[in-house]
Amino acid sequence: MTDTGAPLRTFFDADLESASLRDGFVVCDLVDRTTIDSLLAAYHELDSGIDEGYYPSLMSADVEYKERTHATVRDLLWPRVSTVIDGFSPLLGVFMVKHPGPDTEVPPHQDWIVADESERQTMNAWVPLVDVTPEMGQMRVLPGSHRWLEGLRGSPTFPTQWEAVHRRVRDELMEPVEVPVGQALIYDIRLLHGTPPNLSGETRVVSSIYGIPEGSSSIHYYRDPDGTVSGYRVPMNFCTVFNIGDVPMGEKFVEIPDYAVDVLTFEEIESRYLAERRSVGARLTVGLGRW
Ligand SMILES: O=C(O)CCC(=O)C(=O)O
Repeated sequence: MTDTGAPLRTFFDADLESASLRDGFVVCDLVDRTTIDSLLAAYHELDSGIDEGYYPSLMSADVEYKERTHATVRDLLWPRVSTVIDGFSPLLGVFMVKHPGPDTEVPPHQDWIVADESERQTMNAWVPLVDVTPEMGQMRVLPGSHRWLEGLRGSPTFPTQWEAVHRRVRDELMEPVEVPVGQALIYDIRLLHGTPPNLSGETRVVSSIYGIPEGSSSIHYYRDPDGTVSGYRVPMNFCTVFNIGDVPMGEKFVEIPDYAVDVLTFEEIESRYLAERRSVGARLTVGLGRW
């Protein structure tokens, strides 16, 4: 909240703001051809050391590669993103690469918490650098889920409200989102989202960048094998240097023994999703576009 008590706005544009509050994502114009070509040139020049399957550049073992990728994506993309959302700072720039192959699904998930979300959400801009056809691993989302899914998100694994029924949610409820080259999907990272495998013959290249509220510090939640969850304040470059499975470096600010969530049934998730869609008068797409 601001000093006046008004909620902080994310998008400069009022229509994008209301769509984002309602759905948890928008698709909007973002980049010109020159910027796309520069990002593609950087993608080809920077060597991740990975040449198969799906990988976000964070999965590379090469920290220098990850730092250079972050700096390049930030320098090329953030000047554009900051014309669309207001009051955010870039945290992490990456390439999301999906080589062809049946084992390249990114199952439904919500992204890790990377900054305090009690007053403002973290946003991610997902920016295709090549045409992403439905066969190539198009993004799919559960609209509105950012507002009613609960729980902490971090490493290495966390219980979630939806995990037990995620396949049905994926197949029966999640909606494909078309994002043409030049546009971006900008989403609240609490949104349930994922991508099917790349069943085309071509590599899908996307760049993306997180924006956290200006002035926020970077945080990470870690769940110990004994079930205790701890929150840490971590360095801003945490995501590029952290190895999943390790205990995070940084100052612990909270510890929750026996962390658990209220698990939802498929019917509960479906009824929340349908209630949202009906209440906004939006089209119902249940059962469409299965992956
Ligand atoms: O690029 C993809 O296929 C998935 C990306 C994603 O889910 C994410 O950035 O959290």
